Amino acid sequence: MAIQRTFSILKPDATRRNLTGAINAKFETKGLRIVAQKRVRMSQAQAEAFYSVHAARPFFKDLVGFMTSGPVVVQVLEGENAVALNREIMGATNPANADAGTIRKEFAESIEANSVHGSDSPENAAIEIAQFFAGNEIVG
Ligand code: IDP
Ligand code: MG
Repeated sequence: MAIQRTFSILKPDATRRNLTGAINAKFETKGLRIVAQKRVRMSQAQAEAFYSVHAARPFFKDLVGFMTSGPVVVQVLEGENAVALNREIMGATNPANADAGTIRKEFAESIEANSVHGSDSPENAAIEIAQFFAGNEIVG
């Protein structure tokens, strides 16, 4: 398996509770490197575009409201099999279903305020990274 990059967000529930370091320690301990990072406040347009695949879902409006409710940390993680490894470290979307030791099991507040985003495929990782980072902002 080759070295990959994936897109990660530390969501507003994580920044509000000062958990960015604790969460990133999980990624780094398991072999992912943070090769780009910035703290931003997403605009409504940015959040709607980012989650456009979910536009028809009943939770879409709430999700956009949540993602714009406070600062987030957007970042690029790099490593062997990074897309799947990141998802494994994050745990299931609903923290009630997440495995022990995962970020969402340990830190998530709810199915919506679940602390982290991670790309679900290498194709989407490339699209999502390009929504927030210029090529020269990623330093491997
Ligand atoms: P994922 O983040 O594990 O990939 P997705 O199904 O892509 O999960 O959903 C995107 C985000 O939308 C979730 O991380 C969560 O914040 C929110 N979400 C997903 N399902 C629900 C739901 O049933 N109710 C409220 N929010 C949800
Ligand atoms: Mg998803």
